[in-house]
Amino acid sequence: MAEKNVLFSGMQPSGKPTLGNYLGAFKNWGTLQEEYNCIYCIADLHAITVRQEPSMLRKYTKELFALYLAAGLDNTKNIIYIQSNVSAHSELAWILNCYTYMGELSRMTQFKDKSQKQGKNIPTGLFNYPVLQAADILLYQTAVVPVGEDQRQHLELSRDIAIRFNNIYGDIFKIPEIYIPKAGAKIMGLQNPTKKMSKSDTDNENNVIYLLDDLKVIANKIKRSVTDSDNQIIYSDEKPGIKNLLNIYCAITNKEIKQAEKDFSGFGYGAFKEAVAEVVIEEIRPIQENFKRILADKEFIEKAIKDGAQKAECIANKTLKKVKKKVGFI
Ligand code: AQP
Repeated sequence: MAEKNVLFSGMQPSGKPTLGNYLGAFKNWGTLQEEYNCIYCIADLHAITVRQEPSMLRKYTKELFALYLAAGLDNTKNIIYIQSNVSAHSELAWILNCYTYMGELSRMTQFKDKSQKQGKNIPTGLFNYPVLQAADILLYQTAVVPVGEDQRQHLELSRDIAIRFNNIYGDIFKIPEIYIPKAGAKIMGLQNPTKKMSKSDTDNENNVIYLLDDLKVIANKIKRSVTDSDNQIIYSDEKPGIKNLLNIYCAITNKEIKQAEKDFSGFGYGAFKEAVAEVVIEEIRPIQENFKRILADKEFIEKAIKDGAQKAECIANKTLKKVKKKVGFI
């Protein structure tokens, strides 16, 4: 790879990827692949922090790999790999666990949210997975991490852990910068627009647009999305449903919110929803077509997965070796 800064990001194969995952994450990754040496991970170690059915985990992992490629990520220019194929992630995570405080992890809002759904027996993996996330990022001497707003707190923790480690042992880790896209940073549910759209939210299918949903189903979900009754297309916290649809529309069209408000002035909600559905569908259609083609080529996928793991391992092991030496391992 040429001497460019490293960009790292990843996604969990913990369900069917959503429009939120796409707009908050991998739509933006594609635009950054010329500027950075990009490393994209399929975070299956993270996915098992909540119970996964093994055959579904395998299916979602492979599908997410194909979806990255279908959405325009180039595995000849970037490294795309499956996290559990590179054992350095688990090893560094253990070491960094010993440099992270319970208090820090207890403050993570994602832990508070996700642990509520687990009943009495909350897996410790759910508690300390931000440490694994720090290991993911720091192994590659990452300069920049593009994520949605929901991940900001975890990334701030990754920086704190890296700074703490460096203060003890010298400049081992590059301190990563957080990159949050302007539009699409937080896509909310269609039925509950005060809560983010999530792939593990399987209670109400109409709340979530899945990237691999039938296109007609997507149009219907948008048509049925919750709004309010004053029939005005205005971007306001008091109108979370309309705000969310405007965010989706602008994230896809790259229009400014103010411009979209002007364009839709005088529109009723029905016509507005139709316009949003149209841009969503035209964005997703080619991705679905590419996805089907790529996934059908089993040999290509197998080889791409293997190549990605080898390239990632090579970089990750260099950092891990330095860390082990510094902490005193023989
Ligand atoms: N609703 C969202 N809006 C914008 N960005 C989002 N991301 C997730 N949801 C939204 C971004 O997608 C990337 C991958 O996230 P992840 O799979 O590692 O975990 P997550 O953030 O917990 O995503 P989900 O969909 O909510 O998964 P589950 O339900 O399994 O927890 C990240 O960059 C994230 O910001």
